[in-house]
Amino acid sequence: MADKPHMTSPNDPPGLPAPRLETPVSPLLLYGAVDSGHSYKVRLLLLLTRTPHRYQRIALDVPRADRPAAFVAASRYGEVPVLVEGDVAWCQSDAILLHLALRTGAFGGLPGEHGAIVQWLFWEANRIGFSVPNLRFARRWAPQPAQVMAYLRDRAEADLQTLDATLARNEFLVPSGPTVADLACSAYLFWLDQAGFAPTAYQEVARWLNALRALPGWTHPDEAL
Ligand SMILES: N[C@@H](CCC(=O)N[C@@H](CS)C(=O)NCC(=O)O)C(=O)O
Repeated sequence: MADKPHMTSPNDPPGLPAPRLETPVSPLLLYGAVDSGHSYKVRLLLLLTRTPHRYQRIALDVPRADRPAAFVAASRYGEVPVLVEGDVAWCQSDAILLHLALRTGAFGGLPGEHGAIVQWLFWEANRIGFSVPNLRFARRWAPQPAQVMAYLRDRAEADLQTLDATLARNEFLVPSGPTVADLACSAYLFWLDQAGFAPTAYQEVARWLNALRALPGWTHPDEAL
């Protein structure tokens, strides 16, 4: 007969199995932060794949040196996200996504798509993962001179056009379906209004975001973080 969780009482006969009242501690710990799309893409992959993990929020308004010591020790670049797996700390959101795609066997695309996925991740790091977050940040929290705002806006528009043109030809960024490339490139776009864009301004991007929202387990960044 299978053991059941059991509350002990002084009247219990000797020899009963030890009570198992605690859930096993997950080996994965994700450090992230509110409003961080880079954290969100990793957290979303964990949620979509139902991968057991703990999530610890780091307050980014606290100076780097004063953040929790375990985070400071794990965060090679001082930033979130960081995924701690045993004694290994994974930094850089897109590297973490690739690692988790391998670990979970999900959202990694077909073998022949690996090259395209890696190229989208590098594009994201330098383009849409730079332009939209910085524009949003400047609009919401740290206004910049007009020339800087124009630079950020132009760059974000160019990146959104790149995505829109690609998505006019494909449902997702690679043919087989949603992958880590989609999770990375879309992360900040669920806050597109906060960057000053109407959610429907880029029709194919809007359609694609809806398709991602429809994935079982999808969670909005404001809730996930
Ligand atoms: N290239 C990094 C960017 C991470 C990043 O910019 N993290 C920001 C939050 S979105 C951060 O930790 N900022 C706080 C700080 O730098 O102290 C990645 O993809 O993980």
